[in-house]
Amino acid sequence: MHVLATAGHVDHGKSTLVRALTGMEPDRWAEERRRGMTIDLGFAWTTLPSGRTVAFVDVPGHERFVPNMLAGVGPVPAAMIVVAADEGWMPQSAEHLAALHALDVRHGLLVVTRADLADPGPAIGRARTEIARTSLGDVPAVAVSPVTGAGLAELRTALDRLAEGLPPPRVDGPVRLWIDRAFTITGAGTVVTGTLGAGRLRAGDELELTGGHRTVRVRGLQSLGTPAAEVTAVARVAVNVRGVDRNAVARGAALLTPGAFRLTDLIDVRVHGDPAADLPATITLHAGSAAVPVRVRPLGPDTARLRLRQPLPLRIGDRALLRDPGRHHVAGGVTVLDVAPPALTRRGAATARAAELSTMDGVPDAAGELRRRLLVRRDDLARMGVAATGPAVAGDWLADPAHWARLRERLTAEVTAYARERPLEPGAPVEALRRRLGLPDRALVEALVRPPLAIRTGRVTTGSIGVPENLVAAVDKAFADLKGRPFTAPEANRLAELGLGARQVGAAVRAGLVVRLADQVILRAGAPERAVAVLARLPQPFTVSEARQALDTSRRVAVPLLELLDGLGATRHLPDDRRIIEKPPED
Ligand SMILES: Nc1nc2c(ncn2[C@@H]2O[C@H](COP(=O)(O)OP(=O)(O)OP(=O)(O)O)[C@@H](O)[C@H]2O)c(=O)[nH]1
Ligand SMILES: [Mg+2]
Repeated sequence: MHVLATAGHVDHGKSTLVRALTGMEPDRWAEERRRGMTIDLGFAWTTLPSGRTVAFVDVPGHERFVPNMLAGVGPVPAAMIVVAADEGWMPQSAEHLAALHALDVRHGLLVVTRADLADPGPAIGRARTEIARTSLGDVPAVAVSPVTGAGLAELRTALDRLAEGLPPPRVDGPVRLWIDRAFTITGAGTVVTGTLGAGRLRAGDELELTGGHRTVRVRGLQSLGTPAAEVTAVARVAVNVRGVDRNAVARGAALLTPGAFRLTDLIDVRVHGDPAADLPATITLHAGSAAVPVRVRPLGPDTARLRLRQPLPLRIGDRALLRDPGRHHVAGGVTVLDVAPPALTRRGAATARAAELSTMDGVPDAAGELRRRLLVRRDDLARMGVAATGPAVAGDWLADPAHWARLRERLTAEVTAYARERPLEPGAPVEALRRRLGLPDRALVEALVRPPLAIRTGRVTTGSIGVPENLVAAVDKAFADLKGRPFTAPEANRLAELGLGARQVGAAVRAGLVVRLADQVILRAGAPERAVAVLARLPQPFTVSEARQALDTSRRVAVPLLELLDGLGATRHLPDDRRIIEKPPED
């Protein structure tokens, strides 16, 4: 199926033409038929001579209903521009064309109708000139009169040729169905309709409904009035959704493939049209079938930041338009450059951002996103519309290679600094390093660790390169008999028995397994810190003997341990040989 939107000034014969082509009534409302004027979108379809099906979204031409017109054309990439032979080019001919151009619609057809009332030549000439200046370029033109039937056969042939030239849709991509109507059918519940531009829908699918982040299930589908188990883009589709109150859904909402889009209320855009500086401070953004007021902050000559009053499921590269409803003025199209832009709080940030945006074009660019974001989850990028295929550094985290290399250097520096600040600890906790490096996930710290750095029990240590298994086992054995007595050192002969000579003990110290108090006097790493906590509970000051008893250890350990603590500034040695705790223990 192909979908075309009509466009053109009020009363120029759009609905009459659609009726003549399809035999269907696009003006659905009694009020429309009474007033002879389209107010809201109408839908009709027909089969072309080739057998192709074409569906029309018939739009209103009256200036008051331009927002309805935009909701209809937003998701439709091809247009049938209708001009009355007897009236010629008129204000909404121009405004509709400006809207199509702003949305970068590239496929279309000019139909000069009411050809029984006047020579269609002048209208064709003027309209083609106007259209040639836009994204539509040179379009074929057909003169018709639904009243006499003249030109309708040629028009059908021209529609076939247009349909043939339309780019094929992405049918494997995610679904973003912009809703243009929502209503209730007795017995079936809520039904929404829209133009499916990409992807496929199946009965039973789960989808996300914007507006409340709700998951809804597709109960049934119809396309062109016929029930279908599956509908593939491009198509007009009616979706019966389970579990949604009619009042909870309206035009401008969208049904989305779950997890495939992010709702954003802050975007950076390129503006095609008026200079960014000339945009009013508030204006309406039309995207898909949605219309949302936005606050504009110009950044560069043709770039701006838009703050949306309601979030929309937008992606990098999306095309939308800005219209000033007060002035009936399409200010221009926008290309979405960023849907998760950085805050502009630092001085000079806006200028720097403008320079950055000037290099962006809305074509999803994974390497560029990594360079700008430094670290980002693959899923988050996909939700922005950027498919990144490179390897993750940890989990689903992707990193800019240069940034990752810098982080690795900073990690080494932080681990070294931590060891200097807290020599009693067996390495820096992963969580502390995560905070110091400002990283969002501990898995990133772990992934940064490379020899000679190593991770042991949640801490990153320096110099534990190649700690042999048997050294770890020997150290474990040396302390095995001393469970519950953390301040007792293994006897020297026990160390000798286990093959822990001076060299092996040195390696165990470097690996962060033990701390050395004196020659062949070692404690488990972390024991000195725990000692400070015990000593802090003693009446101050305290003697060596009181410390020894409190720690349940020997003088062989207590004396060098206290000296170590003195050296670290944890305790202070008083002239009367007693000590006080200098620094309260940290947790
Ligand atoms: N003589 C003649 N009258 C026509 C022709 N096409 C449309 N009309 C008349 O023009 C008037 C407007 O036609 P519509 O089809 O409602 O125009 P429209 O463009 O859909 O108008 P809006 O939807 O309100 O923008 C109606 O009275 C039609 O009968 C034609 O080819 N010849
Ligand atoms: Mg009409």
